[in-house]
Amino acid sequence: MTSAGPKGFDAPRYVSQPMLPDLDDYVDDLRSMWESRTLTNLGPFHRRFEAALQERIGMGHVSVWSNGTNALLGALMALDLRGEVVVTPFTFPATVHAIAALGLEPVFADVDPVTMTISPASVADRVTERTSAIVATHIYGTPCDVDALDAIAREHDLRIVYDGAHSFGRARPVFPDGDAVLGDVTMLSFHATKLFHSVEGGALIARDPEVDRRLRRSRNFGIASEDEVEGVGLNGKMSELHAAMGLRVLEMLDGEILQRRRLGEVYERRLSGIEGLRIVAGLGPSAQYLVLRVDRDGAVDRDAVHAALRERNVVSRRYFHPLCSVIAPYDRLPSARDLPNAERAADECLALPFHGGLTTDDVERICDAIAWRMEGGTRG
Ligand code: T4K
Repeated sequence: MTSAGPKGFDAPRYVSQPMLPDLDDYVDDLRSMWESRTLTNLGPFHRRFEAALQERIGMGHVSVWSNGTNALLGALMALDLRGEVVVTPFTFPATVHAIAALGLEPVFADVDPVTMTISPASVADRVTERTSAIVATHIYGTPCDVDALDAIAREHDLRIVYDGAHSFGRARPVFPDGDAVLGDVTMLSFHATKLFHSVEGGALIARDPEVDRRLRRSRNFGIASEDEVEGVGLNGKMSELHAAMGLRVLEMLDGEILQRRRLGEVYERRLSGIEGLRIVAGLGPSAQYLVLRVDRDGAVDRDAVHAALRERNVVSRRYFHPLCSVIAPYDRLPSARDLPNAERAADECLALPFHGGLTTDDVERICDAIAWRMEGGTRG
């Protein structure tokens, strides 16, 4: 069957769009920076932002960073790792780059076929005497099997770092209760494309106060005091301009989550029941991404849906394709083969527009296009 299909949008509908505070409020913040001339190096906005996040997160020890990637680098540095680090291939490249950039060796483990988070059984299979840590991503905000990973880490004396770039937005950054949830350190990203943002930004949550102290040191060139540089460090500090934005956007977060819930209901009503696809993120506790999985063995695949949306000015994104194990820096690693669940996830997932700038009518029209394409429409 072919038909012209549903009409497209005149202006693009992006996968994400940042919240913006009232410009006059932000100008007030800028005015106060102009008066104090304090622009960075852990100034008053930075301190207030860190305190506000600590209060909202309500667990561990929170430090604010310049972005999620620097935060991850700082965490791996501060934990003083050696040798091999077991990591998920189904993640944004930053997760694996942080390991490789420090001269550590990434070793890929497969993911769980349903949650798409790293599979504890596969991790256990990859651990050797050279392994020093596990880096696991709470993909789309879906928590990893933290208890099973904790048990493996205890058995082999490994550190755990969670890439929680997608995990912030609820009262707690990740959802299960218990000691294992933070690992040794959990990273959050506050990039402009995230549910919550400070333009660029990130945070680390340390379980242990001594680890938190080392993280703060690594954020500031390893400097411990005016007379002492304690270890290797980087510049991971957040500027005052970013911290002020983060503080303002934090006030808007709950409203944004509510609007995303409304949009999620429309996606759920319109897309459930269509053969060959299901929504795998965005309807549960995390409102970070609204993600479809399109069965690659079905009549219509993910890339066909992606293309049909693009033709209509709808910018969906294939998060996370290509898989990190097939990109040039890592595709020759021995562990880069035989990752069937991760390969399927990278072939099937599609993040759809999901942000407070959309109306429910926009989502109805996006769903019209998806339904039309899944039912065999091919032109238009
Ligand atoms: N670990 C994981 C699991 C991650 O997902 C990420 C980042 C990291 C680590 C690293 O954290 P950071 O160092 O970034 O804090 C985006 C983001 O750049 C990246 O932060 C994010 N993950 C990744 C999943 O997505 P792109 O290449 O998709 O961004 P872009 O520019 O195509 O933006 C997507 C859409 O958002 C655009 O179509 C339009 C809209 N947009 C974007 C920007 C930047 C706006 O409306 N305004 C904007 O300012 O990577």
